[in-house]
Amino acid sequence: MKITTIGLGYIGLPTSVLFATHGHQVRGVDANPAVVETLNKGYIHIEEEGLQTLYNDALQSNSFEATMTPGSSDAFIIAVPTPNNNDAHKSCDLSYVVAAVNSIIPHLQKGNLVIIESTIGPRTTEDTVQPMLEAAGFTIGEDIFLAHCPERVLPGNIAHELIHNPRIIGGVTPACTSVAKAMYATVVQGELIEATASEAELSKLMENTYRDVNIALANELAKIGLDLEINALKVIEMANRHPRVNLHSPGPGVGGHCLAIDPYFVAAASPQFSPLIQTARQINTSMPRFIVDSVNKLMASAPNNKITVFGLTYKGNIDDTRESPAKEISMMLQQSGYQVTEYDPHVDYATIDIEVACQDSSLILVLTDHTEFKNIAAQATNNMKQPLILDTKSIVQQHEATLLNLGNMHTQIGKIPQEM
Ligand code: SAJ
Repeated sequence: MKITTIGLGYIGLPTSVLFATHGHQVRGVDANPAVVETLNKGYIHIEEEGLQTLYNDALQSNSFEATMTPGSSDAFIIAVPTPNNNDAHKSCDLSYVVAAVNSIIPHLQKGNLVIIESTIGPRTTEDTVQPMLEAAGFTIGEDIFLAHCPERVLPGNIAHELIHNPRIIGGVTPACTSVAKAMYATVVQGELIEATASEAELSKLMENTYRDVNIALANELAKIGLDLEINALKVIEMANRHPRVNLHSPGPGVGGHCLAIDPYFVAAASPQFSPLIQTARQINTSMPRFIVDSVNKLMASAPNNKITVFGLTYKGNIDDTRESPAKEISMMLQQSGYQVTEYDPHVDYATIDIEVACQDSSLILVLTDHTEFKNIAAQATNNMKQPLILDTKSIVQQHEATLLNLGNMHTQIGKIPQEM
C-alpha cells in the first residue's frame, strides 16, 4: 500500500518506519524542515531504542521518504500533537489535527483510508473530522474510510510495543473498521480490537486517566501519612500484599505528555460528570508545591542553602523532560532563593560530575527514579555540608547519609504544614 503519515514525531515516525519495513511505501510528512532534512540525511531526530536500525532498513529498501507536503496515497495516518487548550477545563486543542485533515483533503480519492492516531477528545472523529470529509463531498464508509486507532506504547519501548500490543480499531462505520483493520493486520501481531471511533477515543483516554487517578490516591495517602505521622510507603507495601489491591506509588507529581494531559480531555468533554478525574488532576499538580513546602521545613535548620537536585526528567531512565514535575520543583526552589545544582545523567545540560554537584550541599533531593540513583556512593555524600537525602521516588538503596522519603519524612519535619 501507499501510506502517507502526517506528523513525524514520537509516534508518527516509528509508525511510518514500521509500515515501511513491512512491505508498504511510506511518505512521511512533517511541517518542520529541520526534521525532514535530518531524516533525508539518514538520521532519526528522536531518541528511541532500536529505531535508527529499523530506519536504516527502511531507507535501504527505498520504502520511506520524508517531505513537507502530502501527495496521493491509499491511506493517510494523522499523528500530530494535541496539546491542551488554555481554557477552563484544558480541553483538547485540535488545531494541528484540523490542519492535517485540511492538508490531505485535496489528495483524497475514492477508496482511501484516513486514520487518526493522535490522542483526541471523545467524539472528535465523528463530530469534527467526519463532517470535514463530508463537506469535501465524500460519503464515509462508502467512498472514504475513517477510523481512530490510538497508539498505546511506552516511550523507550515503542518499536516492540507497536507490533505486539493489542490495538483498538475504531471505525466510524463497520466498513471503516474492517478496512483499517486490514491495514494494521499487515504489521500488528497483537489483537486487533474492533470498536466505534468514539469508544476508541474514550478507551485511550481512560487508560491514562485510570493511572492518573490511582497515582493521585497514592499521593493523597502520602499527605495523610505525613499528617498522621504514619509511614505511607510501608502501608502501600503491605496493602499491595492483598491479592486484589494495587496501590500506586506517590512521587513529586505526574509528568510526561500523556497522563498529565489526557484526563483533561475527558473532563473538558463532560465537566459535570467528572469530579473525580478533576480532583485527581488537582492532587497530582499540587505535589511539586507539597515537595517544596516539605523541603522548606527540612532546610530551615540546614547549615547553608545549597540543594542538589537528582533527576530532571518526568520519569526514570529516559531523557524526556516534558511536563516534568522535577523541573518545576527545581525552578520553584531557585525562585525561593536556594542555590540549586541540577544533576541528571540523562539530560545533556545537567551531566556534571556527581561529586561536584554534591560538594557543600545541605540536601540531595531525588526527583526521578533513574537506575543510577539506586546507589549513591560515599564519594558523592562525603563532601556535603550535611549528608541528607530526600528521595521522593523511593529509588535510593545504597548510601551513607540520612535517608528520608515520602513515608518517613515526618520523623524530621513533623506534621504537614497547615497551609497544605
Ligand atoms: N508515576 C507516579 N507513580 C506511579 C507511576 C507513575 O508518580 O505509581 C508518574 C511517573 O513518575 C511519571 C508519570 O507518572 O511522571 C507518567 O509515567 P508512566 O510511566 O505512567 O506513563 P507515560 O506517560 O510514560 O506513558 C503512558 C502509558 N500509559 C499507561 O501506562 C496507562 C503508555 O502506555 C501510553 O502509551 C502513554 O502514556 C501514552 O502515550 O498515552
